[in-house]
Amino acid sequence: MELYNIKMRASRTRADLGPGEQSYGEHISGAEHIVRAEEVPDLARELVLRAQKHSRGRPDFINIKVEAVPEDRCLHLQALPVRTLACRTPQEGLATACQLLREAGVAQPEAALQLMPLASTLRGAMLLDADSLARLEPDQQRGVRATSMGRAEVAASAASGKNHYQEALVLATKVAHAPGMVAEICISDDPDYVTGYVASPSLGYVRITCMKEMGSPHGGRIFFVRGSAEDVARAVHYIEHIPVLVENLPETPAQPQQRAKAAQAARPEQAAQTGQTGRSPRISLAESCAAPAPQGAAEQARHNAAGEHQPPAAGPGAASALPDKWASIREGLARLEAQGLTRTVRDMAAAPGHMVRCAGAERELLLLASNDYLALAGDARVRARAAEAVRVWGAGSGGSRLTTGSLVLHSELERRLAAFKHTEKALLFNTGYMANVGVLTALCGKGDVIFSDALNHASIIDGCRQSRAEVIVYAHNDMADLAARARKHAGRRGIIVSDAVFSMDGDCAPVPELVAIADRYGFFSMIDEAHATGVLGATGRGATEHFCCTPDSMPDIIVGTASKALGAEGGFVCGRAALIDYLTSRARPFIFSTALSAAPVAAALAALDILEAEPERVAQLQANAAFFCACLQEHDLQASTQSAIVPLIVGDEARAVQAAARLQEQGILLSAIRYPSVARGSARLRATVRSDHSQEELVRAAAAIARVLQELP
Ligand code: WAQ
Ligand code: MG
Repeated sequence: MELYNIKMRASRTRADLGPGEQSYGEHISGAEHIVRAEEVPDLARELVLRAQKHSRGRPDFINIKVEAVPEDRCLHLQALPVRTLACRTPQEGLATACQLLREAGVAQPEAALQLMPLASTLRGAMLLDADSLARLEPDQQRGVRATSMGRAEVAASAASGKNHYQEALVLATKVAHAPGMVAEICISDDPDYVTGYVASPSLGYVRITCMKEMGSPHGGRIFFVRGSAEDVARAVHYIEHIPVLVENLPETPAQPQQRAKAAQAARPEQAAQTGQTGRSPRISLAESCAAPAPQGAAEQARHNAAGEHQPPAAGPGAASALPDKWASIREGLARLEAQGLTRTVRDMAAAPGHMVRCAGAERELLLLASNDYLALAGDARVRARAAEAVRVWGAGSGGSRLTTGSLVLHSELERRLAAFKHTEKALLFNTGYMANVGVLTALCGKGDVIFSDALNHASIIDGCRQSRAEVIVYAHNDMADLAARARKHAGRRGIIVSDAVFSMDGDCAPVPELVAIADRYGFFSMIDEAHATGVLGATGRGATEHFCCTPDSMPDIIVGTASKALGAEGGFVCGRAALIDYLTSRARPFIFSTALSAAPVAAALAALDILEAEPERVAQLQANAAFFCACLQEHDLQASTQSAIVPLIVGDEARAVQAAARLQEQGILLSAIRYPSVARGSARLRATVRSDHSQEELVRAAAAIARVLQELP
């Protein structure tokens, strides 16, 4: 289908402006629609007539602009749900609007309304910080103009006289989906149209039947946003440039409701309690909460969000015509694209080593991005044991551990892991992710409490969410904060859980203090040694060795994985026999997964043999990490680590991605880490060192990183 965006703008000459500046002339009216090609001529005529007959007076200047819009670039959004509140006077209408804005999260709606007269002089909308009311429009004479939007059901032509309601609902739906958008208020500037609205992601589109005196030409729009400068720039770009088609637009607005009743129904907390969160058009709760981050709200949101992607609810029109089930997926992809957050896989064309080759590329790259810290994944002895295991045991295990899939190899590895970590028993999971989810969901349920570090790995966050326990997120590595929170809940059943080494920052949790707090208040202590096993401690036993944990100061639950420093695959849990026996019967990811095949299990056994025979590998890794940080510091970069992970904070998402791309051109492969792996605005280059990196390679890498970061705009 051929689509065009058609814009009309009508204004009056202003004597104080030169001929070149008349685009800032007195605004009379404007309109924007995306329509099918064949509708353009009629609509152009209709819009010119509308401008000529506008109740605000005769224009001197009418501009019609028609632009092709590639259909596949259009975001498809479901229309916001619509309600109408009957108000008799402007005073009542404005008070209602303030109440709604406050519910939507605008701090001082009355003060914001004072700015409406100023907003009415703009051709676009005023853009305000939802908290400080600071003006954020890039062009304060023009405002932010929503353009490039239309009805998805474009067959229902727009060329049928101005329909205030439909045009406004299309605009409000687009605007409500802007990143960081908190709310919008709109009063028509048409003297004979007094109905206005407040719209927000949580409230939907709420029409208010009287917002001004009949005959008044004073209207205006204000958009309220929350987020970093960069978020705001992204929101403006989206509002002004990304084409949007709105689906399931109700033809006529809903009947007016009683004001008090409707305002009640609009309360977000009530919706949350009754589980009616589906009406929020936000795709991602985590995303919307991540920007402002007051008092750890971002971390809390990371833990509490029901899921990354909540497809938008169908509009009220859905009962008659089923919505396009693929629309939310197209929309989600286009939105990720617009925000630079699309992810794709990159295939390697060679076995893991400190040099790698990406599929399709000629050149080898120095790898500073793998978790194969001790270079065991490609070790000849590890490979040989895995190959031999496949020869003897076959390619797949053929069943879950509790049916027929448990080989003697699995139990042998569990005994070895328990001995390695100095615990009574161990249980294998297929991945570390499943181990975390398995433990947290088996040990905690409704009524229990989990204390989780703000920077814990996603697998812990997901375990917290799935457990249905109350989740209390404490400040990163802040034991005073943890103790204060734990004290309040002493006596409840629960777990304190932390990464041992934080995967995006490379720092280490204060394990003995954490265990002491857990013991003091009667909670289980749990640490995830994914990035600590094989990395910390003189013999690579992890954080417990690094901190010289005694039986008294050992965490109750130690999670780990064979997929990082051990160069194989498979998560595990180590602890007391009672714990492991309980998990064997209760941990769902363990119970309902096919057992690992023989190859990774044998590989992990071989890796443990090598680790125990060659502890110097661990020493070499630790020396390399320290050496690499020193090299970076020589270039005046802030680099430090307590593990093998060295983060270099860049801040801006796009810059981080650009830096990683330039480094790749220079033969160095490392990761650009962005939201949602880390908080927005804290994007970084994440380098990991290996035991087989030479000093020469690390010197070269540090110099290249310093150069690239310096040269970035
Ligand atoms: N983007 C941003 N701001 C705009 C835009 C736009 N595309 N178009 C208008 N504005 C600003 C501008 O300051 C106008 O003065 C003000 O909004 C009002 O615009 O359900 O007619 O086009 O029945 O006059 C509400 C319908 C109709 C309620 C609102 O607004 C209902 C209306 P108008
Ligand atoms: Mg108007």
